Amino acid sequence: MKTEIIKLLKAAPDYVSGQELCETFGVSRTAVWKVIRQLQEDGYEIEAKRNRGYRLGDSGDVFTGAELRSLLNTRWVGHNLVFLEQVDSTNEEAKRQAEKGAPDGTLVAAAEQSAGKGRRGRTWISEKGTGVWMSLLLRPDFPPECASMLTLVAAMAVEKGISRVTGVDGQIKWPNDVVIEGKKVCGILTEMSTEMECIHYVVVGIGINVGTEEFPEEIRDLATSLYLSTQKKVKRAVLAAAVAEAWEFYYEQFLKSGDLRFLMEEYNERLVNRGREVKVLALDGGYMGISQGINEKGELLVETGGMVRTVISGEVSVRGIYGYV
Ligand code: BTX
Repeated sequence: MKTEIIKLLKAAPDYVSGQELCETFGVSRTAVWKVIRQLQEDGYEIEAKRNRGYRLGDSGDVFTGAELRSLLNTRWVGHNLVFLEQVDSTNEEAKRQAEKGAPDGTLVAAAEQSAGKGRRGRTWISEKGTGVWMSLLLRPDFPPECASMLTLVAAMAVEKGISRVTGVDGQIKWPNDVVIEGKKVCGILTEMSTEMECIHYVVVGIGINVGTEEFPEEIRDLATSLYLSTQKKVKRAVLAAAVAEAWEFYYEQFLKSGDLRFLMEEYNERLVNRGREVKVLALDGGYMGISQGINEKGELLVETGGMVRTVISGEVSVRGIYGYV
């Protein structure tokens, strides 16, 4: 009922009478009032006027399950939505949900993560109210070796979501970051559980810095938020919904094609360092080369010493010659 009341208030040009709400939902005036109170506690500005009813003011940056639900315009992604005020990590929660049988397309989102994770045991700073911390749970039929491509699909979806909401184009730092002006605004962590040669489930975790005003010293030079880089106050729920929609759009094409052919051109246009010199850092030593873009499997092509080498995500990291990107 909460989501439905929000939708109704958003759609109404003026006051909605308490009577109308009671009749629409078949509940008492007290029940309606209780929901209105909860919504006000969530941060909505709702004006209540005698004899006229309720009117929604600017709802600010309310990031709750009901708000996200009211904005989601997807066919299946996020229809099972788990929203938490605080969680250790949305990826961990998505895995717990998976073990309990949650369906394909489940979306887990939180206002705060106490143990946000990056790759290889690194920490992802995810303070309360500053970003979109969310994970998609997927149960695909394709073989495990295809799963790494999902990180690239997610990066594309995030870039699309950001540009739709802010009007600012980001770039993608292969394979798992979205950057603006050379700084990381989003990180993606894909994890998978397999059984024999089959995928049991995949979790795609997306962390987008939205309203962060200041980062800790150690990452200040490499991290940014949408607020810091665009000066815009972005609503987290609006952004999360836009990314979920873009994800559904790209992922469905991926399921049809089985590779990234359909997205290569668009991805490569946004690829940071394309045509520029990069350093490929591998455990067994590294090399310098010119980044040429991704192929249909999502591998990065790097020209070095007269030949083109393919770089597989997860094994190496790639750096431009100037700093982080
Ligand atoms: P990564 O290993 O590429 O990046 C982690 C590194 O990025 C850290 O070591 C630090 O230097 C830097 N860093 C930490 N926090 C931030 C931040 N908020 N913004 C920019 N840079 C930062 C990238 O891993 C994958 C991150 C995925 C995060 C999402 S959030 C939802 C989901 N749940 C979860 O626990 N992880 C994912």
